[in-house]
Amino acid sequence: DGTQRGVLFTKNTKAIVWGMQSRAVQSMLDFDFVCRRSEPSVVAMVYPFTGDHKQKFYWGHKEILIPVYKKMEDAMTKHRSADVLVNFASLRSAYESTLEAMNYPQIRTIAIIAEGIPENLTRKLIVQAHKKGVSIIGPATVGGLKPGCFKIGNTGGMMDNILHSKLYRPGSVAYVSRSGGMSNELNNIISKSTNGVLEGVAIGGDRYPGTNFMDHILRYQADPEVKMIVLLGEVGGVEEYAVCKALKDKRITKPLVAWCIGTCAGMFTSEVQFGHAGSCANSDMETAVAKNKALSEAGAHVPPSFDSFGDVIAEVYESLVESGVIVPAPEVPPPTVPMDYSWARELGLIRKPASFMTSICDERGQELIYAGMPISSVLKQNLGIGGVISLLWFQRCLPAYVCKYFEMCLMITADHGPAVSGAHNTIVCARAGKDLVSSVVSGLLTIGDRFGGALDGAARQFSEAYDTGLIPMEFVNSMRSKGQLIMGIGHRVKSINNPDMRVKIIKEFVMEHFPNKPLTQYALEVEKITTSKKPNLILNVDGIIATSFVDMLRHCGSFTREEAQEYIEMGSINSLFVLGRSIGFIGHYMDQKRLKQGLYRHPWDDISYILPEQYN
Ligand code: Q5B
Repeated sequence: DGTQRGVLFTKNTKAIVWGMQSRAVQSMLDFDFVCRRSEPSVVAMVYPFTGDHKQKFYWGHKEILIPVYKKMEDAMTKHRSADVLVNFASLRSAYESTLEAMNYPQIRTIAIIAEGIPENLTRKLIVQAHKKGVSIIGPATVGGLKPGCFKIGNTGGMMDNILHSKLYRPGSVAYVSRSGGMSNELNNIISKSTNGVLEGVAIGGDRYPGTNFMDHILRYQADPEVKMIVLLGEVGGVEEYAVCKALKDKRITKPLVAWCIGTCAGMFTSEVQFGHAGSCANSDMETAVAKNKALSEAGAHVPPSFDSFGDVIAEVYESLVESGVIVPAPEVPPPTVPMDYSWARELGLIRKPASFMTSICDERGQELIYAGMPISSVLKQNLGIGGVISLLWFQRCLPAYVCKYFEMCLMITADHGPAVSGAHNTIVCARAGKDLVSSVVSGLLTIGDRFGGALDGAARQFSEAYDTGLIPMEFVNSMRSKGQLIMGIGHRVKSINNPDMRVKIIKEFVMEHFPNKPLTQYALEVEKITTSKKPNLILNVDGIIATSFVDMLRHCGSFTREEAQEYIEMGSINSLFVLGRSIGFIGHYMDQKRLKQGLYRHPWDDISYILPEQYN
């Protein structure tokens, strides 16, 4: 039998991992490190869905790079010392990748993790493995481990489990089980009742495992370091009878403690299929009860129930210690393996001041939360864009009239034609072949004191004048004597003779719905003075939104005076124009693309060239 090789893993074993299983690879490297291996066991990964690259992993405290190859051939030729393939391929691709791996004579052991591989394909793999002398562990398994030497993938669980079961150093007990999950329980039981595990393999739960109980038990029988063997079988199949035969004809002479799980199947009136594909008794012989009886009769140490499995293992172990077969080695504490930051945090072992703080949105849970309100409630309560603004900008639900006011401001500022600075820039940019974001941003970047960005200045100037008790005339005069323009006053095309309907709409809404609007009224008084000087010096769209915004902050009842002032000072008042006009800029971008407009070049006749006199 070509699969019955003696030693599968040593402290120098090198493996190639098929699949982008970074967590499993890190867990293998952590195991290597805690076992004091001099080098990591994983030398390469194969992943056909990305190009060749390197992945970062930890080796103790250090960071190392492990190459990832698109082609298995490259991994094999560049890492000829690797003799194990840990195959994480899915049930759909595990057959091909395992078959391919067997073309490389360097590969001596293959662990197939996938569950659900069609049985006919597994059987073909087994035939091929026998021909090539390859040991297959699996399919449908977590794998196996050899303390101090090597661990397949996620076997053994997390580091605390590995430390708890002392899997970082060899013991004297080798086990073979079907179940990968139960192998963890075996690690625990054996570490409690003996000097620990020397090697453990879970052959997997399929009806046709790549290697069977006997393959591994005979390896253990041949290995002088193995002093006793533990077998954890289960209902279904007849593998355990081969073990009985080997016990009887003395091919197995080392003490063997055995138990087949699934004895409860007899309590059911019908046939029971347990979790594994192979764990179903097709005849009386395949029941756990019958197999336990046969094993006991063949000379295995079989407990009366699984509850006392550990006790029987302990008894056998103690007798081996008494007779001097096992001499327990003094315990040497393992090196410390740094815990992953995220895991340590989850366990509450560490804390660190966050570099980032946020108080408006939390996307980590099942549902997105805007300032304490789940997004489903935002929709259920019909809060609209105004409501979302009040939550995300001000962290609170503002009164309905305020939400409506926000929405109106967005609507009336959404666009003001292609001629205004921002839209013009967006159009020129779109016609230069730029993308949406670039074109929109180029428009947004023109928003400033003169165009659309006068809201912040207006809010500051008007509120300061009002708060310091200047009457409107004094304010206008003081600004003139300082040589400063009044922000929010004046328009290129609108005037008292050509009034701006947008200003009228906001003004009327504010007058009707705002409980208090002293600054808006103040601004309207200022407008009376400025328009008496020049008809275009109206309270413009920036001015009406800015002053009413301040009235809202100060008098809607949702902010303290200090909070309202903070919003004025932080430069938040331009927000409504910026957001509103983004809608228009996006429209202009789409319009230009739709109209297939070519590159814009400004006509010469519209440029006055006033260069200095030409000199030679
Ligand atoms: N004078 C808006 O100016 C404009 C004065 C003033 C005292 C003032 C100008 C201005 C303040 C900033 C502001 C927002 C540049 C405007 C917007 C969005 C838009 C745009 C759209 C849209 C217009 C002529 C005379 C001079 C000046 C005096 C002018 N403004 N005095 N305070 N604020 N305003 N920006 O027409 O004695 O002759 O030297 O800077 O609020 O951007 O639709 O286009 O939705 O997209 O070019 O509505 O008012 O006037 O600068 O030639 O001045 O008036 O000192 O006096 P104009 P200028 P003098 S809304």
